Amino acid sequence: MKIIDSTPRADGFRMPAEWEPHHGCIMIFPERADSWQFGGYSARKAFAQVAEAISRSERVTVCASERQYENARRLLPSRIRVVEMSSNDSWARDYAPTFVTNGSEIRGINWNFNAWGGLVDGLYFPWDLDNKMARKLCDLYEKDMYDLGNFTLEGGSIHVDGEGTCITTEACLLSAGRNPDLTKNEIEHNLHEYLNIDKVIWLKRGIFNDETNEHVDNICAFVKPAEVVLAWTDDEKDPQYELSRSCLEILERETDAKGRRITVHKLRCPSPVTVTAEECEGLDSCDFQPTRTPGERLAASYVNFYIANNAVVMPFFGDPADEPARELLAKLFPTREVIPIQARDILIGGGNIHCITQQIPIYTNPR
Ligand code: KQY
Repeated sequence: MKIIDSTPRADGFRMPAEWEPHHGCIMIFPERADSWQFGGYSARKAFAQVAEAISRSERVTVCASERQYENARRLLPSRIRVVEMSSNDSWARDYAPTFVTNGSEIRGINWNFNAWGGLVDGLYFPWDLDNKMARKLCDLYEKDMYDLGNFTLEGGSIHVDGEGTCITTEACLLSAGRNPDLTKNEIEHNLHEYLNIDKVIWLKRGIFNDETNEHVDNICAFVKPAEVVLAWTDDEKDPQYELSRSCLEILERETDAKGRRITVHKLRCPSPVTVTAEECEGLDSCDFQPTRTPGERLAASYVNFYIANNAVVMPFFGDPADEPARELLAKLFPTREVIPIQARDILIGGGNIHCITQQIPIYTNPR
């Protein structure tokens, strides 16, 4: 693996949209006992279901620690590759490489990862093993890498349409724990150079109580160029209402990089999902603090889906809103099967299906 000194933009590489063809997908097997209740037993089953659903139409690689290797091999179908790799937790979206393509070759980007805010408001310490994963994965896939290790960014904090537009949230990218010495313009410049985009749409906020400082991948996602789904509630008393409303106002007045107006599909959230006392019992503490408290609201959103080659893998929460959400996604992705996965055991960790997956674009040239 070679580290490349220029930028994707200078070299004619861009981050493709998630619906463009994939070579495969990377996931990380869960085991951290302060993220996943009861030692991760039920989370591993849910991750395995996600991996299986994706592996029906693309190659899936699951990274597992030496301790979990056997469990991973036992729970995952043989068509899924399991490789031993150290990590601090299991959020492939955030610290597997962001891949860029020139149409035949792909390269990875390594951003700095500091557990969603470092010592300011990060979620665990240390995060050094997570932060090495992009490099190790570029090595594993024999892909050259752009190294932006002095810029903190998680993959879940950006969405692109593959045609020059990126959406993100100010709450996350301008948070004090990420790049406090950079201005908004400097942050935007890095997105332009490394994702090779021409326009950033800055939403202000994300999902209520989202501990990532409100990643965009939980509130808003492109479904095709100039078309997004937005997590929504009609309940004006719900704290989510103002957050979603402010996103809608921005999206309604914005155009994308090609000057198109944006069509917004409201994807209604489930009723508030809260963590139970029993689930809290099953979580180890972190730095002598409980990771969750009974009754705490989790950041449940149907927007956190993964677009695989032939499927959209989406979270279900056992809520009456599950089925309408599935129907909307089925309408928006008519050529893909929508595969729902009961995702409460993933949500308890603080994210969902999009957060635990990272796509690898298709490539034809070995390098
Ligand atoms: O991308 C994400 N949503 C990750 C959340 C991590 C939470 C750690 N408990």
